[in-house]
Amino acid sequence: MAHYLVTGGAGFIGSHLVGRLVGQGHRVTVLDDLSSGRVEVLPRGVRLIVADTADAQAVSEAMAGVDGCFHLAAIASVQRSVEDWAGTHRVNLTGAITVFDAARKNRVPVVYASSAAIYGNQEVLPIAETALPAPRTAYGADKLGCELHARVAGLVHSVPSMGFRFFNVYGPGQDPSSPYSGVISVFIDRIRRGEPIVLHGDGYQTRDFIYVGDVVQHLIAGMGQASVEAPVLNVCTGQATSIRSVATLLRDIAGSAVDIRFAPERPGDIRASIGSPRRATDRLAVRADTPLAIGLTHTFQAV
Ligand code: NAD
Ligand code: UD2
Repeated sequence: MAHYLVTGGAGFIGSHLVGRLVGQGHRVTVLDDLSSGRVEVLPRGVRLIVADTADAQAVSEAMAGVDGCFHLAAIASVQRSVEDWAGTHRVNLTGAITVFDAARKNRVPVVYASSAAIYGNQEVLPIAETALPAPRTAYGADKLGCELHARVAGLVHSVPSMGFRFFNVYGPGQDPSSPYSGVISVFIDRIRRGEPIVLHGDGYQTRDFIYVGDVVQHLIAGMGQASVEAPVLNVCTGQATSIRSVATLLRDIAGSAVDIRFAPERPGDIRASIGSPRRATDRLAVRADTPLAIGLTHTFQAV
């Protein structure tokens, strides 16, 4: 049994990770400012520290005595980083550096969330980790910054880490309520209310949607493989799905005929995002094997 710190543990991906760790018998401390996370999702017995990841003292105290840190706290919305550039930077990069710095003092390995947003628009698909990063938004730039600082943490301060470039994660518990929420949670919410689904742009932009349970498997396997070389791995399925197809699949699952409408393309929106899962599969011996139709059905039924 180990003791883990999970930043952002009250959020969507974090709460699934915390549930799995507790189920495996581990002790878990969560550090979360509850800006988008909720206390109710935390299992009994989990210690919650309500604090900001940019608060060096709080993070260092939370990290004392833990065996590993999963750093997931962030403002996870690309669109919000367009609107609040400096504000999201403080959380998404300063918060991560604060976590690496505390890990240095406490000698703790860090598994952290990067993002497919670091790739921007790539010509060669599916995207492998060797592709040249080309972020199009502050969110993507800050996630790339996290990877660079993870490298510094390893090279200069001997902090072992593993970074995960999550593609588009979906599953039960994803909050649909903000205008920045993940597309699948938004579409499910619209269908439930009998309201039209809105496609930004022509709807033919593609994403590599990965089920949250598969993401948790990667995170846990990654903790055992963190190293001072600061490796980064894609977390994806290798399958591309257009936003239009997601809309029609969800309408079919729900037996709904809500309208599909169109709105302008979002600034900085990525056209095609499909990752290669090869390196993660080779290195961690895990595979994202939940088919989209099954994952969407679980997600729809859980709402
Ligand atoms: P989420 O918003 O559900 O969870 C983020 C959590 O971090 C929330 O509980 C929130 O309260 C907390 N938080 C935010 N700012 C904080 C701060 N300053 N201090 C402490 N806690 C803070 O988002 P999620 O979808 O679970 O994302 C988890 C991680 O995965 C993030 O780092 C995100 O950037 C990354 N990611 C998510 C996706 C996706 O598709 N959901 C894709 C790529 C990367
Ligand atoms: C997601 C993640 C982000 C990041 C990135 C990786 C969320 C909320 N964001 O950004 O954290 O890591 O992936 O590349 O999960 N759309 C519509 N209608 C809607 C909502 C969205 O058409 O009502 C479109 C949107 O314009 C985009 C696509 O759906 O083309 C996906 O949007 P998103 O906000 O779910 O996620 P994305 O890819 O911008």
